[in-house]
Amino acid sequence: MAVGVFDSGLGGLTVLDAVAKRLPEVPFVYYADSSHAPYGVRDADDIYKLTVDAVNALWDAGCDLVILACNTASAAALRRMQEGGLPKGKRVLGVFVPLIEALTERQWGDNSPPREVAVQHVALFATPATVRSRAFQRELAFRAIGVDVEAQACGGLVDAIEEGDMILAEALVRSHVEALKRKMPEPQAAILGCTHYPLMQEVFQDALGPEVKVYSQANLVASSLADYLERHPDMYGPGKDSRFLTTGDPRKVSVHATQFLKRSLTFEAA
Ligand code: DGN
Repeated sequence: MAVGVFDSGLGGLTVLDAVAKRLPEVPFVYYADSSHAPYGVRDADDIYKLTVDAVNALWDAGCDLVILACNTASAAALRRMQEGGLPKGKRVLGVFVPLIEALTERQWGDNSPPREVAVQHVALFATPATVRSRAFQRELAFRAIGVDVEAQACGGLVDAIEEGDMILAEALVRSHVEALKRKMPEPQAAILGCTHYPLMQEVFQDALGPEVKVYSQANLVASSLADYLERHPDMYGPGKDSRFLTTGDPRKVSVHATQFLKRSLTFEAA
């Protein structure tokens, strides 16, 4: 039985790659809702409905466990789906809790009292929909007392990355970092809250400066999933190779995905 990995487009492949390296024995089904991407400019209800459709398709494809490898979908749909009740034996997990756990662990580690946080000023870079949802701040409020979060909606960045226009993507990262720094001149840590952004991590780091710790999701999600599957070994089983599905044109998506990850990938119609 495979584990389902969902994103609106190609960004979730950064998560899938890290997860597949960490868990080579687990088969995955990746589902890209390319015909409705990008989600980052849609309203929350629309993102919720599209996410439910995609998760249902992955459940129908035999995946009992589905990872929403998309912050925009996790922010708009994860709690709503979990609170609405899932079918028996089915699970959905999101991608931003592992990130927040890593951030708070760093603050609260070594038995330091919770209020003595190592990081006070945290910059969040994400899509306009994720920023609007304030889901990160909500989750942080549960766990990290007194952290000051300044969010920057990185309009246009997902499209530039998906189109492979790295010159535009780099210019956008630098201008979004400048805009953030006008609101928060000295961030101590930065969260890359979109699964597309690991591909621009070096540019974010360069624009932010070496003193800023940049948290990106792929490896953090991979370790959380490994822990989770150790505790829930019934959620997957040995099977065939991983498969890649898209609601878009499989030929075009395969070409884009191959450029995006710099290795050959073949998508099938969902
Ligand atoms: N990669 C998605 C995320 O992590 O939010 C964003 C994709 C999109 O459709 N904007």
